[in-house]
Amino acid sequence: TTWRFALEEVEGSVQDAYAQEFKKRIEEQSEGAISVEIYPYGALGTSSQLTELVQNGALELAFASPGHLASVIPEVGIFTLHFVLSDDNDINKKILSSDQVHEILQPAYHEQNMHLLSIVPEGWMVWSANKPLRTPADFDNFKMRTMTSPILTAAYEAYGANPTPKPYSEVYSALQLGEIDGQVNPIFAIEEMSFYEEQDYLIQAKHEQFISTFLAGQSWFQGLPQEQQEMITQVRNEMVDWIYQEQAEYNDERLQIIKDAGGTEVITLTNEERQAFREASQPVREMYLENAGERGQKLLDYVTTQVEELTNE
Ligand code: 6CS
Repeated sequence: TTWRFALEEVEGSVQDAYAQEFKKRIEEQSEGAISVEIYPYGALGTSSQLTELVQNGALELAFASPGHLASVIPEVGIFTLHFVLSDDNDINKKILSSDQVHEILQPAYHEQNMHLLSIVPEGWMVWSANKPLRTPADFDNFKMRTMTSPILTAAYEAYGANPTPKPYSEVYSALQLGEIDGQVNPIFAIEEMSFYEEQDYLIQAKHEQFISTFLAGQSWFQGLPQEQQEMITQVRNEMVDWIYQEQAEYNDERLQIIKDAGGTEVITLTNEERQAFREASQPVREMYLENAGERGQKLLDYVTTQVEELTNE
């Protein structure tokens, strides 16, 4: 039997690394009874189209990032809010892999005929631009390409930017044609998609971790024999530490490639500079709660309390 696994990213990406490792482990554990076929970004369509294919049962497994997915499941929009997670990824790992977060989100996935398998981090979001972005005022009318969920675009409106949602596949040409002034993605993606070639500055504000979610079609998952469901859950659990380390290496190595290529200045905001963005980002939480309702409130409360508690430990 074959499980089809679609990615929102091209070959050589963090999602590809995850999928290759998942494939290896499942094929080994099932002793060849299951084969996993990976579909990198492109062939099957945009992120939103992949999500629809999973919902319709045309695909078994896929990645769906909250930046797009929150249009369908507003609750996951929490991961596109700025300055909600910790600066410390060990803390984020504990929170994002916790049963509590999965238990709050799972019914929201089920309502959309999807089953949440894992919450996967892919590195800090980094702004790319042709001017330094050091204060919210620098975003005034800045045409920032964002992923497509309205909760995400609100985060940039809060800084005074002019968010321009587009699918991932359209970003490079939009930069080339000057249709957008900048975009935001983790370093590995900025390197792999050549975005840095069109931009003079990379700005590290550590405002948000890029999060994706690994999911299955709910009807399909429900219909699997129990031992296969357990195999997926076990592999998923075993891969939590693995992917945290892997994504960090990807981002470190790709940053070096960008630096070696020259022509792009890397700016790291000070804590003082970050504070201005932190303050400007707070009202977006209200907008998130209006969209994500009671479950959103529960999730935001849980995550913020956990960040506080684990930071003080
Ligand atoms: O910017 C985007 O749309 C995409 N960025 C990454 C790193 N992964 C998937 C997502 O669709």
